[in-house]
Amino acid sequence: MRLVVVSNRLPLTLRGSAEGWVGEPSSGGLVTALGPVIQRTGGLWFGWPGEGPERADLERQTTLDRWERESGFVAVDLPRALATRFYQGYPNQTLWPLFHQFPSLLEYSPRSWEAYVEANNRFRDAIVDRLEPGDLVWVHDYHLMLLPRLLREAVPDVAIGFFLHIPFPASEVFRILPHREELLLGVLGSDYAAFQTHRHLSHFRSSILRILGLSSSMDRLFLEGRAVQLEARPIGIAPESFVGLLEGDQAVGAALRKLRRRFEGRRILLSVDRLDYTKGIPERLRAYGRLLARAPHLRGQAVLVQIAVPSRERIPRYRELKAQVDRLVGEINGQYGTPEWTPVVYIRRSVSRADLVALYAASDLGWVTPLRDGMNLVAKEYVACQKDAAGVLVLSEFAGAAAEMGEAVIVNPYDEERTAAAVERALALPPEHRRERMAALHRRVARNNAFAWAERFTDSLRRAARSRLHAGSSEPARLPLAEATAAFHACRNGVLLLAYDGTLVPLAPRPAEASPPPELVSLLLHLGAEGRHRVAIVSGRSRVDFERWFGDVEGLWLAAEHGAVLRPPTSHEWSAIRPSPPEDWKEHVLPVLEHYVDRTPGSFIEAKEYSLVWHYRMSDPEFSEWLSNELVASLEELLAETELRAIRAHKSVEVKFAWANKGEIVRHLEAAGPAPDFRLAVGDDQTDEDLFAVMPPEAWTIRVGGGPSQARFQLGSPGDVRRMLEAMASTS
Ligand code: GDG
Repeated sequence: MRLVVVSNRLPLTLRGSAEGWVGEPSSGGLVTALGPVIQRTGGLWFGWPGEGPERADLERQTTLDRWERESGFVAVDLPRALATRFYQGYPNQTLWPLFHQFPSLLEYSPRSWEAYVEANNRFRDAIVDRLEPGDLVWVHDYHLMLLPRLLREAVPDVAIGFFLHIPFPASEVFRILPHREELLLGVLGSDYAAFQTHRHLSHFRSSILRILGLSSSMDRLFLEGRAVQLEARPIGIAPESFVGLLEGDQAVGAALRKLRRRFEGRRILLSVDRLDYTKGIPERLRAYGRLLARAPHLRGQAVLVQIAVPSRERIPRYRELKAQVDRLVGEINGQYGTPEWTPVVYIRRSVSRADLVALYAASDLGWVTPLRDGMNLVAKEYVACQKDAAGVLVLSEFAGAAAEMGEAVIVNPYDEERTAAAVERALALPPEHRRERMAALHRRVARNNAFAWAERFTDSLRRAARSRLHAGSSEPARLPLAEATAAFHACRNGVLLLAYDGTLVPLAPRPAEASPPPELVSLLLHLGAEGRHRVAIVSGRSRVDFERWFGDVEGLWLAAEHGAVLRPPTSHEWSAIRPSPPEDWKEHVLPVLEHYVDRTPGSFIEAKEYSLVWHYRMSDPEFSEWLSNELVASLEELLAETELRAIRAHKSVEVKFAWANKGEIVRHLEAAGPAPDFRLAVGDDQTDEDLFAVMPPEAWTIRVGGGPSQARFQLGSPGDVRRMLEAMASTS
């Protein structure tokens, strides 16, 4: 299978030079890990080449054609104006600050959104033209969040994976975003979406629940009849491209010797960042100032080498940051510097890979303290270059890397005083202690490398796409009525399990109004009349409702509260399928639901023996739907370690015991007579899926109304259900 990688930038940047057009290679871990897979599978890599065409330029086009032919690098050309509006607009002024939890820095304009949509569409067009059957498409990062859906719509069968390199913010922050729905739906166009950490994944899931109202399990969700697999899949580095240089490269050897001479007798503290406000550079400089203030013995001894690579310089906030960092460096050097010692060595440009590797190897402490970071590869690169060495890593708890690097000294970069104290302690750790921690980190960085990451990602993507193709559509087929009726007529002992509201009777605005018409009751009794067949109404209703409607009736099984209590056909006694649990849980849940009733005109609470339900069918549909997402999200947190679950049904949210489900009741009913040779289960909502799930494959399982379901068949409405039952009753 060919791998098709899509990222905002290509691994080559196009530059006009005296010798014509040339491609400058970039050397990130992504290229190192994915480049060989592209080569091996004859795959493609799509991205912007870095410079827009000013006018038609034959020579430029020839260069791009050659890239495609020789390396599989396909340039997605964006006209200059669009490229500027795109890159400096929505991704970097809206998504970047918001996803890193800096909502106050968010800038948004409808024009920047239009450019985002337009650029994503152009990527789609370039890709669709060149796709082949069986391709695995892997879309990278926040610039291209609409692309998975755009591709899905254009080529429904293609395998699409998405990886987010930056953090996914808490849903409270994410919901600030203009066009938040489009972004979520965009990503959900993929078969498989992965994030740097479990925390980012859980933020993504809670945004989906709050904003789209879609529930998900830990590793998947369903929409539009397909599954999307979800996972945390932290990126690694290609350690060899660092360690290899350290061991075999002469330039690195020379640089290392020079560094050791220059800083002899000193402790090198190293920071390497893009000059970005998320990286916490001013906070770090201030913490370093505090360190020098509190630890006079480090004056003249410690040196902070700060490399800051200029980035996004056209955006005003980045220019401000540059000025701020310049000022802070000046202040510290001015206050503490001596003719022999400069406290901060500030390098505001990119250094060569050889110099970087030498610095990593020579430093006593890696100071990696972003305010927020998807992963932070510098932390891993530093560790890779500290093979058998005694450096110590000081790492921000807000870097994705912190989730995997427990042996680092973890700090909160906003707390500058404590960060200074932690750095002081880290420098004072005994060498054996530092060596031990570093060895453990080193092993992990070597093992969870970029190659393993890429392989696991593509494996998961391949599996997700395969299971979608094999599952086919999850919409059940229309019920073949004649066949079902004939099967019923031919059986000896049938079991018929029927849901009530929405299945036997239409949904009524108020639950109390849904009483059964007399013809329905006689129809059901007729089906169960000879005592051969067990006919059961299995509902979430309370036994009080059932008593009111079926109190005098004999001949039907009644299962109330989703099967928590049961009444056999020959008796008026109800029995509970489990001993009654203590009722005090209601005291905790009721105030939460009451709060939602107060906020939602027309909504009300139904209190049953084993459950509490918030109904909102008579409320403003959009507002109440939106609040219901918030309610389910809060209840899930509240009930996390209890037996209780929050379940969404038609215009209601129900809190009930996990064990009180319709699947449980099947066992009781089957045990109450001879083994059945015909099974029918009909239902219309989520709670009925429990019923379908426990039925054997040959059972006649029927979902009323559209939508994906585990049932084999579907019927349109309660009217259709009635007609089916009449056909079954006609000659039985
Ligand atoms: C995004 C996410 C996530 C830096 N200065 C020099 C230099 N570098 C290289 C480093 C490292 C890379 O740049 C920076 O990577 P980071 O991971 O720190 O940060 P972002 O650029 O913000 O990347 C991030 C990453 O995607 C991957 O998923 O970890 O969280 O924000 O490789 O070595 N390289 C050279 N000279 C320099 O001066 N040669």
